[in-house]
Order: sequence, then C-alpha cells, then structure tokens
Amino acid sequence: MLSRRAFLVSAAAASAATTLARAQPNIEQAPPTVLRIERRSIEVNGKPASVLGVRQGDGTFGIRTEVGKRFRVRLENRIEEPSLIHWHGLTPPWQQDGVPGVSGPPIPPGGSADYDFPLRFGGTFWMHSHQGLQEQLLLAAPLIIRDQRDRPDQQEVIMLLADFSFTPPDQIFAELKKGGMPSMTGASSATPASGGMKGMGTMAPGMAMGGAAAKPDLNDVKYDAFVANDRTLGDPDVVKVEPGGRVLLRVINASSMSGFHVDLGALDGELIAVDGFPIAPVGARRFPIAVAQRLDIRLAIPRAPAAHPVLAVLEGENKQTGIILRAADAPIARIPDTASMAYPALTLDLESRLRAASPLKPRKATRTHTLNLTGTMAGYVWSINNVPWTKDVPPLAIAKGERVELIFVNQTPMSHPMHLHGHEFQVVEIDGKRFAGAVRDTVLVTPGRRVVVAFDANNPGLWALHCHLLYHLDAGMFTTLRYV
Ligand SMILES: [Cu+2]
Repeated sequence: MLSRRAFLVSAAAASAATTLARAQPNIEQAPPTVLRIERRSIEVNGKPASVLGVRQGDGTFGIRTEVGKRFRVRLENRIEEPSLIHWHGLTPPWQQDGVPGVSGPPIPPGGSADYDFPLRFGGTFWMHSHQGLQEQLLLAAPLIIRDQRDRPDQQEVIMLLADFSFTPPDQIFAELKKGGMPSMTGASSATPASGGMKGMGTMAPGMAMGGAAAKPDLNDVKYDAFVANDRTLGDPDVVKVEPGGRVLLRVINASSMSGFHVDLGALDGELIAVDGFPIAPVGARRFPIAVAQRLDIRLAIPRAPAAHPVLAVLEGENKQTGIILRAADAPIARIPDTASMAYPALTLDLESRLRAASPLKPRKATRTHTLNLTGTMAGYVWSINNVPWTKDVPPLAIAKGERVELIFVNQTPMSHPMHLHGHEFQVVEIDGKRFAGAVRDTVLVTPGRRVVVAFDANNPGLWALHCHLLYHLDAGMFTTLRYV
C-alpha cells in the first residue's frame, strides 16, 4: 500500500512538472540540476555522527546559479523517510515552496519532485527540510544566486552555521515538552532566570539588558557542538584567500535554534546585504545573525600573510564556531570553542539602523494583521494570537495586489525569528518608529518588542508564516496566509 501510494505521489509530482514545462514555451533545454536528499556521516568532537544532506551528484552541497535563469531542479529523496525541501527566501509558485501539508505532500522514500520557476533576484539564500525535525540533522545547504553585485575580483566564501546534538531531535523535542530535563535550560518562562534548572553558564551579562520586561530567555536546547560548514573549531574549514584580495563572505544561519554574533576579529567588514537584499552598507567587525537569516559581508584581506578567523559566537554564551581565512601560507593557531567572555543576547539595534538600498514603493497599507507571538514554557506550547497551529486554523485573509503590513508583537520572554514564505518584506517600524528598513524574509522579534513588516501581495497561493526556531515552529508558532 505504501509503495503504491508512494508511486502515485511521485507520478503526480512528475506529471505536474510536465504540465508546467509544457506551459512554458521558452523553457531551457538543459537537463535540470539533480539534488539528492541523502544520509551522510560527519565527525563532531572526534565522534562519528549520522546526519542528512542535500547535494548534487558531484558532491556539491546545494546550488549556485544566476539571476534571470530558471530554477530547474529535480529533487530525489534517497532517505528512508518522507522529506521535502523549502527554497528559503525564493518566490516560487506556491505549490513548489516545499512545505509539507501546505504546498503539497512530502516526497516518499525513493520518489522525486520537479521544480521550475524564474529567479527574480540574486543573493544569498538557502534550502532546508521543512519536514518534521529533519533540519536538526543538518538537512540544509546554500542556495546562491549570483547577480551584478558579484564582482570578478572578489572571492566568494560561504559560512553555513548550524547547531548539533548527538541526541535525536524527537528526543530533544520530547524533553522540551516535559521541561526541566538536565540538557534543557529555561524550564519556566514565568521566572526565566531564577530557576535552579538554568545553569550559570547561560547567565551572560548581556542577558539582563532586555529592557523593562523580564530577562530574555535564551537557548532552550543545550547543544553538543556548533558547526560552520559542518566543522567545529577543533578541525575548522580553512579557506585559502589572496593576500590583499577582496572576499564576499556569505553567512547563512542554518541553525535550528541558535542566534550568533559573527565576529570578524581584526578584519573590518562591510555589510552589504541581509537575507540576499542590498542595504546601505554598514561597516563593523561584529554583526548579529538570527536563525534563518543571511549576511553578505565584504572583507578586504590584508597584504601580510596571516590566518584570519571568522567566528560565530552563540548569543548569551561564549560557545563559538567558525572558519579560518588563510592568506598565503600563514600558520594556523588552534582556536578554542569557547570565547573569552559571553556575548550578549541579540537585539534590534542593528535592525533599526539598516536601510534598504531598494525599498518598497511608498504606499499606505491596505490590509494589516496583528500577530501576537504567544506561548508558555509549561508543556512547551508556542502559538500565534494564543492559537497553536493545526490544519483547522483558517489562513489569514489578504487579497492580490494589496500592500499588507504584518504587526508582530512579542508577548513572550524569548526572541522569535519570523519568516514569511514566498515574498520579500520590508521592516517598516519598530516600537512605533517608522523607517525604511531592510528588505528581507526573516526578522527577529525580541521579547516585548513590536516589529512591523510590509509586503506586496504579488504571489498568490497558500503560504506559511512562522517562527523559524525549529521546536517553536513544531510546537505551533506557525500560521498561513492565502489569496488568489
Ligand atoms: Cu519562536
């Protein structure tokens, strides 16, 4: 029965793709890029770990392509369970968005699905499983779309960040629901920092700076490691760079639950894009990155031979990961996986200073929806407007052509990186102050704060809108919007 159903789903996906291809007379004749969802082994802290991955036949993780081309992909599921990949930040037809139960069914084991849609814009994007808790098993990869911003004299370096645990994801989730397990912190949201469950190691100095409200509650899951390009600092990814050369660093936070501070050390960085979309450049040596967000940072490599660590330090703690940029044959010093001090919780300070290079056309909103971010650590229930997601929750109503504003009001002591599928949005207001902020697809809403984003309803369909913390999403901080 299962295999028959599997065949039917696969056949349906193939026939949908065929129909789509026929409807496009100028379609490229080149074969699609084949991506395979596979099980793979990596080594973490000297121990073997079985994880998942999505890569091409030649071993390339994810895809690098160009703006103006079509996204033509055949996705094959070669693991023993259903799976589906979401193209995070892209704007496909809604049926190709890769969210099981919203855009369509997952791909059964041995099955495949076809994708074909135009790439409207370039930038740093990524792909990840939206099925169950597979993302926690590192089922994520870069999705890079080159455009006129990419210079030939500039070397591209990708740093994909993830959090790793030897504990199976369903067990992590079960422990979160039970609350108070030794591997968990923040057992009670009512007294986020006073409980005995909260280890002193999480009590970073910056944590108490969240304003008048309760102290922010950080890092629900205690991970065994943080990795950059699948590696810890004990055995880091070392990238050769040109002394005196230019680098475009594309940072992708593919973590399930962890926000970071990207720390460039002695290098001066110029942040030129967030979530793929250009901003008025911001110079700094440290940049915050919430879960699912991306940073494009230009670096000028000094002429002298040297090894330049690019680190990512966990918010509220001192745990760190990163990669090494090695100019010439400079010796590489061992970097510990803890920083000398804890870094603060992520804030909206940078977000409020970002300005879009290409803002949305000024227009009054024709539709607004308020999304109170709600939940309780007791039982680990997360919700929107106090409703944990089920399939019976009606989609938010909007109409094609509208300028929509979503008002996120965080009523919890945790930060939530909120992601809208299928559309780019602009941050237009924080705590009542209007500004032409960054265009992006994921915005962090910190405890007690009110963040407003605007978008144009230009891609009809049924779309997911959710917190990108994996266990919050799975616990119900998820909803949909729909228009035709
Ligand atoms: Cu959340």
